[in-house]
Amino acid sequence: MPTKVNTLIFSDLHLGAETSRPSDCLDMLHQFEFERLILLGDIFADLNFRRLKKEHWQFLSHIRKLSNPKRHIEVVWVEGNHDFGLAEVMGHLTGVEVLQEYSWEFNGTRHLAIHGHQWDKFIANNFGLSVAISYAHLQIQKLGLPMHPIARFTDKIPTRWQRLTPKVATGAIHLAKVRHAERVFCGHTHKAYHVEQDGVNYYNSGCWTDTRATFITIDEKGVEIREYTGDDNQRSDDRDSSQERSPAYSPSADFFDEAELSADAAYEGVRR
Ligand SMILES: [Mn+2]
Repeated sequence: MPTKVNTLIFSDLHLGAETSRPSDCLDMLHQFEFERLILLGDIFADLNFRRLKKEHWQFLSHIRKLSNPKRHIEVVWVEGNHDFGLAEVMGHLTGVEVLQEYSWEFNGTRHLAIHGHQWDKFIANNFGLSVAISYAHLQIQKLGLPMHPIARFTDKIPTRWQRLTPKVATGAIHLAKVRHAERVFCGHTHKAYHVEQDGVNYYNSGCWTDTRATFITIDEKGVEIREYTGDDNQRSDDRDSSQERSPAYSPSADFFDEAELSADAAYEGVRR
């Protein structure tokens, strides 16, 4: 049986990047039952949809299914710096609400989620240069060898240069105080992390582009930073195997096959 939690948070999947692990992330999502799902930014690597492979589309298809109102799951996409502009488009396609920051109450505690690039001076002051580095990173990935050390290295350049972990934590804790939140959640640094300061608990959800893939769950017992291990024994129970066994794969058909496509509802009004 899937593990029941109230909220599940993950970030920095970087769909379209060679190092992205959408199949593992999808597997992880099947291991849990949740009432709230927060995609905490940088779910995409960039705006180039052509780089999305089968597994990447399957992941997006599942997110769209989860956001179906019939499932009663609150799915929220908090925009990251790589998601910039794209998140709104995907929000419409997947039916997921896109926000800059998201605040909610659970168990009498105010929670806040924000991607974290807002406290990355390198991104804030050198947006062009950061885009150039992302481009260089993708060119290096094209040379082949998906797990090439250089690709991993350029993936982490902003992190290595900036020592972002404490900066993002400090900024996020400050914002949490302004918003009267006791818990604040970020991504962006790619490094899972927890610190308590001035009565605020800060959590970083890490990433899904490295050998260590991490995510966060929240329930009555508290907040837990978890690492994906691939160990589960309910894999075959609730998995949509029809997609995986299909020999001829069509991303668009797979993505839009559901009757409850949110766009249909929007267009119905127009037809009338
Ligand atoms: Mn980021």
